[in-house]
Amino acid sequence: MNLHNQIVFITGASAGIGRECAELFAEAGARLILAARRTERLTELAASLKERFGTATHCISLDVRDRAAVKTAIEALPAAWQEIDILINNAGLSRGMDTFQEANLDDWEEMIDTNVKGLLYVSRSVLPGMVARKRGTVINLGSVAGREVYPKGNVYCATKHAVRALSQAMYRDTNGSNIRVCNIEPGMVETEFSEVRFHGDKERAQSVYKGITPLSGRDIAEVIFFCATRPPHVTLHDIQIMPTAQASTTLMHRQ
Ligand code: NDP
Ligand code: 8X3
Repeated sequence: MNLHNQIVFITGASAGIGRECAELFAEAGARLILAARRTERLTELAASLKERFGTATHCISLDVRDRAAVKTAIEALPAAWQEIDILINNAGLSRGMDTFQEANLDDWEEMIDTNVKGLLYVSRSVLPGMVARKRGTVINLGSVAGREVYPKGNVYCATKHAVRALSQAMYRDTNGSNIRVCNIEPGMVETEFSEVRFHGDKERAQSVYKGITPLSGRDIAEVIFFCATRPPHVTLHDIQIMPTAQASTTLMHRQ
């Protein structure tokens, strides 16, 4: 599929995997709706993409947890930006790594609100247009944590199990409308993810990747790009991508 002038809506485009997706889709000539809370980063990214690839972008300051704001932001898209071709539900986070009996309830709520409810709010606003046009691709960022539950991963793993279930729900409910839904399930990707998980503790975050070569945001963006550019009759429903040194969520070969 040719992406030239297609509209790609990326949530969480201010960092990591989302930002790398913006780069790749921009290079292929797509028009981008970039959403995140740190708008200054989006503005900088948009200027850089414009300079290098001539990309047309529309930046939205958006907290996906805010149900009303999500609805308003999507309804208020300028006419030229309304017909979204590809939605990348990437905004997400983990917070904390504690046992079930000790974990912080605010961390739990933040993960559920972002990874599950945020994805629901955005998708519920974008999908009706895709179904009406009988065209669209939705790419959801699940995780290997959506397949396995690792010790102290409790609610993060549960949210990614939910993303997996919601991806299935989307393609089953929209069957017959030519909508493609892909659930991307990475293992360890070195982004700001661990720093966010450990509430800004950089040293602890870096130790997660010690002695192994983790995946990069670019590695995941390339797989997302591959899914999005298959011919319209081809859907990749689930893709699990692991660093070669990671055999499961807990089995890592560190050197
Ligand atoms: P980063 O922390 O680097 O990026 C996360 C992005 O999500 C940021 O752009 C952030 O933007 C955005 N975001 C977080 N909360 C909100 C919110 N409430 N509203 C809008 N945007 C939000 O992490 P990754 O790039 O690694 O993570 C991207 C996705 O990939 C997540 O869903 C994550 O669960 C998943 N994933 C990551 C893996 C990893 O090992 N890194 C492995 C498997 C899956 P801002 O703060 O500006 O709002
Ligand atoms: C992130 C991967 O293994 O830290 O989704 O849960 S892991």
